[in-house]
Amino acid sequence: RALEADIERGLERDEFELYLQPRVAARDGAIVGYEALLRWSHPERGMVQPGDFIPVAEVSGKIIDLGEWVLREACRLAADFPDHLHLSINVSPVQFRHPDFLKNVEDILSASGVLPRKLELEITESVLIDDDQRALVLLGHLKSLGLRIALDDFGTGYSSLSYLRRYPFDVIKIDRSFVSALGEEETANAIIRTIIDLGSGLGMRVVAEGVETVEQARYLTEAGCDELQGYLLGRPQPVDAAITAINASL
Ligand code: G
Ligand code: G
Ligand code: MN
Ligand code: NA
Repeated sequence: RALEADIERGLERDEFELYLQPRVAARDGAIVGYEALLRWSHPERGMVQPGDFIPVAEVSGKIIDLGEWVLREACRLAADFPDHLHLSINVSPVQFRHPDFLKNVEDILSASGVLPRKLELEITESVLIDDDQRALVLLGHLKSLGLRIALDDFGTGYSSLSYLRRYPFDVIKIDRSFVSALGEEETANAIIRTIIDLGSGLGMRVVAEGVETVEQARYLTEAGCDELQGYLLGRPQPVDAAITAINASL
């Protein structure tokens, strides 16, 4: 059976699940929020990772329904979060480009009653490439709803700098390829310092992804990075485990 046909059935049968990975303040290690990462508990294939089904869902268009499910589920979870924690969700370029995206977001937000500032949308540079003007207007609308916008995988695109100048991001997430090269490639250290200074200078929060070692965390913190995310700080975990940790910390 094709994975594509299974996605619809999976949605009907409630086989999708969000895992939550913590994001912490570099300064004191306090959890400031979580990133929602989609998982699929497939009846025959077992746990399917997003890298295996998101591309299929994007080509087939099923990502629209799937993305709406993610948004609804994330709003439901974030509504129960304490006010100081946010939840980030990944938005596919296909979803972002869909004409009904803004309306869907508005509808789902208002139906859930969640405080919009508790939600952050992560987009990648690829959504900005083809229709500059539409993306700019759309981001403005999303921000006016109170949502925060993060630029994910920063540094991997073609014109990262011009995007920062043009679009109103609240957060930039340094791609993990730079973090993993820290200490191994001289250039990675210089690039990371430059990204942090640039983001801070523009008033954005700078988050490092894929932090796996104490040395990386120390370097990033010393360089002025605001927040850290990665296996060192916590792996993506089922919702129940994250909620238990949140309640224990209150
Ligand atoms: O969780 P993992 O590291 O396997 O995620 C792999 C990729 O899938 C990442 O690029 C991540 O951004 C993407 N991804 C995870 N969850 C979602 C989701 O809910 N929606 C979209 N569009 N992408 C997701
Ligand atoms: O594209 P995006 O940044 O949304 O991708 C997030 C992906 O990175 C998820 O699949 C998540 O499981 C993965 N991830 C999170 N922390 C780490 C880490 O410390 N190391 C590695 N290799 N992957 C990570
Ligand atoms: Mn992400
Ligand atoms: Na990323």
